[in-house]
Amino acid sequence: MEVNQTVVAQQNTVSKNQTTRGVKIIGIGGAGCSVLKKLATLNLPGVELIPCHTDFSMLKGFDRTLPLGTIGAGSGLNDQQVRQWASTQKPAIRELLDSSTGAVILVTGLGGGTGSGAAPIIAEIARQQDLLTVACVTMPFSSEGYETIQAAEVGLKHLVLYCDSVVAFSLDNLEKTFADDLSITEFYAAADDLVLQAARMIPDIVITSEEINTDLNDVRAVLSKSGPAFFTQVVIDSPTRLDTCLSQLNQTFEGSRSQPIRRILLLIKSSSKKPVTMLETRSIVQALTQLIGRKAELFKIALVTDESLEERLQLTILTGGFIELDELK
Ligand SMILES: Nc1nc2c(ncn2[C@@H]2O[C@H](COP(=O)(O)OP(=O)(O)OP(=O)(O)O)[C@@H](O)[C@H]2O)c(=O)[nH]1
Ligand SMILES: [Mg+2]
Repeated sequence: MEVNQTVVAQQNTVSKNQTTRGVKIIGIGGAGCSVLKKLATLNLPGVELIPCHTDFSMLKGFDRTLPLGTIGAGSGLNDQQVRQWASTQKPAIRELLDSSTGAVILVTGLGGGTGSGAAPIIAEIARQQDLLTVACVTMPFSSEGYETIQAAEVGLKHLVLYCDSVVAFSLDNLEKTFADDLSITEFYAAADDLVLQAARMIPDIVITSEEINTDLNDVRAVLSKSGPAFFTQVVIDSPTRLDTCLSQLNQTFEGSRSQPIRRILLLIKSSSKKPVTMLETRSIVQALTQLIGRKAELFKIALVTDESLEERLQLTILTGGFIELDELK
């Protein structure tokens, strides 16, 4: 009996590895490349990191890169120029997003020339290649001026058109939630960390999750053409972690009750020192269903072991496919 169980476990591992195509995370422009540099320190398995920039000094240290233009000194906030440069690179982009690719995650700070100009073109090619495509972006401060905001909004509009799911963090909103005494460097570093957590969610699920076998097709079913998404992460470090977790979910989603959604992707991480229990999982799923998921068509849960969490519990939630209010009538 024991022997059979071992064999089954091994077969599961083998089949998961064989069917998992890699995830490519493309960091575009200055903000995108700085998130990529942080991701590089994590050595995520099955993930290729590809920087794309008009400033060639930001491309160092990666195996494959996507330089845009010939000058290599940035775009000077010129998204039109970048669009042209990226268009001439379409064959190279297609090659990067070849059949070994399972999913593409685009990471950028919208508002500058490079990210706003190039990200939609890469997303369009990913869509043509029929890849699961998710964008994790920041939107500029409203104080950054009309041109920057305009470039970001046009970029975002195109990303929503071509990507399956788009997580956009507003820097104005982050400013309200982060501590007031951060320096601007610390603020951007904290924003980068949040974008990083959003960017690693898909590879964490499709490559690492073993306990509930959640594969690329499951994630694809949940995120496919789900549009603008809302990203939440809570990390609970307390002896009464379930109660704390439920009250945090209540606080986060209380105001969203009136805006139910179609798609929910939930990643629960814990360590083998204090693995998530059946009761915790059931209670979290029930709470989320009550708060936002009463009309959910798809609600997918993935469990991942992350030894660095020790006794903590980490929940990462991506919700999309928002239901229009008039659809509820
Ligand atoms: N995460 C992060 N965002 C930044 C930083 N500096 C500026 N931003 C934000 O990101 C937006 C885009 O800036 P960049 O990433 O430099 O723009 P880019 O895509 O490189 O484009 P160009 O520099 O114009 O070629 C800005 O409008 C800011 O909102 C930073 O150091 N880190
Ligand atoms: Mg820049």
